[in-house]
Amino acid sequence: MNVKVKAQDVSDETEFDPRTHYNKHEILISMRDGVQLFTAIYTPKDQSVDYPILLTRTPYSIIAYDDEFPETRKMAPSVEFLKAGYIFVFQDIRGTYKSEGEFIVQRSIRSDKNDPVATDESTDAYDTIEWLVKNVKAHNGKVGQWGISYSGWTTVMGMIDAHPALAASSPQASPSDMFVGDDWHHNGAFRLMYSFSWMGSNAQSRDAPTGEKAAPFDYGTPWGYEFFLKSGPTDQLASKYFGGNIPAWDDFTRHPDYDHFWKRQVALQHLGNIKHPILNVAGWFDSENFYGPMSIYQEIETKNPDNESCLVVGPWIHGGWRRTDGASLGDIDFGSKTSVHYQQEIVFPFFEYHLKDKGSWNPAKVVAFETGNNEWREFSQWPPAEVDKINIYMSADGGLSFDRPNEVGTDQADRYISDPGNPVPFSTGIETQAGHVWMIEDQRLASTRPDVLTYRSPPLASNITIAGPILANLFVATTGTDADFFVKLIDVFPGDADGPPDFDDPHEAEKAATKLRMGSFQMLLGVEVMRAKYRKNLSKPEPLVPGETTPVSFHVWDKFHTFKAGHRIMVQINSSWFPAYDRNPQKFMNIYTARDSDFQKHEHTILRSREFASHLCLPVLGK
Ligand code: PG9
Repeated sequence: MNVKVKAQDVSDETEFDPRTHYNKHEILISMRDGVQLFTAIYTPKDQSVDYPILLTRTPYSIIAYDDEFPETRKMAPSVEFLKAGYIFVFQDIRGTYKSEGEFIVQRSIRSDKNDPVATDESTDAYDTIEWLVKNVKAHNGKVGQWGISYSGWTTVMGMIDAHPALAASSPQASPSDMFVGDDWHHNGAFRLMYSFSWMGSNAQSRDAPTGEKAAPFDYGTPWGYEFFLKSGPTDQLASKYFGGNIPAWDDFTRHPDYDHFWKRQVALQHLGNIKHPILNVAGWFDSENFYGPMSIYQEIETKNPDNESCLVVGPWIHGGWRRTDGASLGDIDFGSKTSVHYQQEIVFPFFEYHLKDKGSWNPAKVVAFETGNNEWREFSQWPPAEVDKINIYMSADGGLSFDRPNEVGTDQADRYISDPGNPVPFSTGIETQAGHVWMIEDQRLASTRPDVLTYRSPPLASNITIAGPILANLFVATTGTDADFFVKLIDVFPGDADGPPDFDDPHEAEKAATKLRMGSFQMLLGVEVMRAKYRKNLSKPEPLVPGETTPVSFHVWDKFHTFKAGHRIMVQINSSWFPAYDRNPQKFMNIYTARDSDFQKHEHTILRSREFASHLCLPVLGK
């Protein structure tokens, strides 16, 4: 399954024409250091009441310059906002598109807060709000911020040392730590395909402000797997393909470990003084920024016990809550238009209440969609208090069991050869861009490969619901000195498909064909990698000792899913997932500098004995 996700109409947006209801103005707003940022302001034509301001700051261009208007789905968190009336403000952030200044990818918070002209995205948000409240007419004195992904992150930056007029913020899919679990790396493993396309489109240096987008990169092949297999050492890619014009690429590859360069960017350390209400939004199947919003929510909870922050997590890909109706992903049906529920029942009332004093807003701390059972549920904390940690063990003959193995000895193990010359593909798609739906793609693509270990439980006698973070505790050995260990948690659907379709009825035939495809479907729920040299410390890589049994533990992050009776739980373990992640040469070294001759085939062992009982720790929700 490699389904492209197209923007869908989530409600009656196509019928709403903002031009008939809004005026547009474009201006340059000066920041404290004199740099001017290009800003578009859309004000309601009906001036009979005052409106709050809703600010979005983006590196991707405010899209519509001059007399143009963006699509409605880019203007507001839902069409209800456009109908209700807000002053929508969009800004090209420093150094991007029509704004002046230098773009630094995820510019860190300034080191000297007493320096009156030192800037960062937090001061730029502050200065913008200051200008807006002083200069825009007919506003009600309240400002909100929202944005998805990079704009989610600029929203978080605006929450830090917030302007007093800022009354509500909704960071959506914001990254929090680019080395641990967001766009560029997971546990130090580099997300090659995504980073390459993102940098090529968004991080090339420019000579002067412009409304033009960078031309799309020509891969010369539709097959990213082949392109990246032949592309050469990672530290040379920017010079080879972009004339050395991507400073961030060079910065990244000069900092292979979790050092000061990465740590100073981490948003979490700055979330100690959040006083206004926050609505965090995350998607269970977000391939780019799931760790970010979950960790931002937790950090705000921990550091600001009286905060008014809450979390909503739905069955969505990256930003799916705004660009799809959320009723399905590929062949997985969620039973209702989950994005419409979020838009109408959550994000709209949140801003209406906090920015206009309208309606009521008394939500649970956490509103989360339970996949498998397909229902929204509310909790007073995440993970829910009613969760028990239950281990599920890799066992002999590809089994998974809730019982710890009894057998002892190092021959209680499974082995596979990992060949960096023939890495495990992350998707069946013949694509140069990673896209999104691989986070829920049928894992039968991998389970038949000899270099993927597959463990499955017997069919479940009753439903099992997991809610919270999953922990992988592996005991591994290798013939090399480094290796990646990917762990995937999968829901295997029952294999029974009801009889042959009635081919005379096209609807019947289509439904039956889907059902057939879904028989034995391996639905990916969670996946994470640990680059083994970072198993003890992301800042201090340490080689594996060939032949030595070594514990490797890491989070596979959070899920809220019911494995239905009759389904099986599956775990897959493998050592590459290409080109979503760069290849590990399986030799202890700075991987960015690895040449073809450095890549080595090695045998990896996963132990499953009583003393070295590799397992996942599942957060099982009691009823
Ligand atoms: N995930 C993207 C991103 C966020 C922050 C930094 C770089 C990339 C995005 O979709 O904006």
